[in-house]
Amino acid sequence: MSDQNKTVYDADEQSHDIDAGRRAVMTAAAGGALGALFGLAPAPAQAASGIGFVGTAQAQPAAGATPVGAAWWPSRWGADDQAGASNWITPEKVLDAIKLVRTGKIYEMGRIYESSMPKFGERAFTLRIPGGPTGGPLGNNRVIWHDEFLATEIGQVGTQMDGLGHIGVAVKGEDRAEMRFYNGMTVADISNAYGLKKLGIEHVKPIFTRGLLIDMVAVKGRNMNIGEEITVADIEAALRRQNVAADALKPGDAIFFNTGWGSLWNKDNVEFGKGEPGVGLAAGQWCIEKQVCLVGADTWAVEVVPNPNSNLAFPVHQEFLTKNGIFIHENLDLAPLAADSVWQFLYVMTPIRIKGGTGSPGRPIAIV
Ligand code: UVW
Repeated sequence: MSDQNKTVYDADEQSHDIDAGRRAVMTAAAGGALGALFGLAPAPAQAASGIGFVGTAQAQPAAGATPVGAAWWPSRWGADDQAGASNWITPEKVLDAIKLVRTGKIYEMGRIYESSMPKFGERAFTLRIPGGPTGGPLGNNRVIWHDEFLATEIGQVGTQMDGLGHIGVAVKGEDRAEMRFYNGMTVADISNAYGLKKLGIEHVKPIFTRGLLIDMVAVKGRNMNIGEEITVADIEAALRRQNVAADALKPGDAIFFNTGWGSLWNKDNVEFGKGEPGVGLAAGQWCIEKQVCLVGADTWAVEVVPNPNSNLAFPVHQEFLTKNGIFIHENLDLAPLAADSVWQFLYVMTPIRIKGGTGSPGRPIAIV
């Protein structure tokens, strides 16, 4: 963690406000269900005001500072960039990544989308086939067909790649002009009921790069537990075990954490959603320094939940998406790769170009 971030994350006068924000988000997102799971009760002011960070006792950051450290914009790819770390995927990167394909074997990294899958808060996934069949018969050949109607938070259910318009920071209380996202873009710049005006998932380039699996289950000799943080020492131990030098990671690579939490998927959804093991701020900083383009895991948030610092809510999301343009790939199935000791592979994920979408479903694959 940078000194600047450490100062902010440790600051006492911020902590109550961040905690209040977390309660508000949890309460609003899940009608109280998630807040209850985390043992958090809404403060009266929040209960009255609904979603939003309650600003009454809000400590304002010093000039140039934000609740998550120094101002993070403009991005390394320019003040107008909307593609974030997918900019690392150059033709040279593609040619380098393809060298990892030796056998042609393809591993599915994603889950099947179905209504029974675990979902965050009150998110929905409702598929209907209108009619049986939907249309026809037509013509002398008597053609018939089926369509489907899908009602869902399409970029935020199941195996999902979070885009840059998904997560931001309320820099000054409830001031919407200071609710900022990647590249410092504000809610006013990007928000729109019919799809984000900027930072929509359609701006992200196809991801075709080297994937590296960190098998935490092998390091620990067991599945990880709720609230258990993946540390830098854990990553280094995994790399040593897997015979991969830490400096083998190159800008634009993607890194994936197999925690074992995914074994609960569609088996014990209540337990799966209560929290999870995952990346903490220090390991997150390690990934940022390696200049990865994406971090994924077999969990619903990739980062440790609850955070060991109980004053923080989803801080690694902000470090990756908001501050560094690094994508997050959630709810992956990494067990087959781990079972075959596949540590490095070609990772392919082409986010669906939903105009103004906050994320993308998809069928990510690993090829060796
Ligand atoms: C939130 O949206 C808070 O989390 P996630 O990106 O894990 O769905």
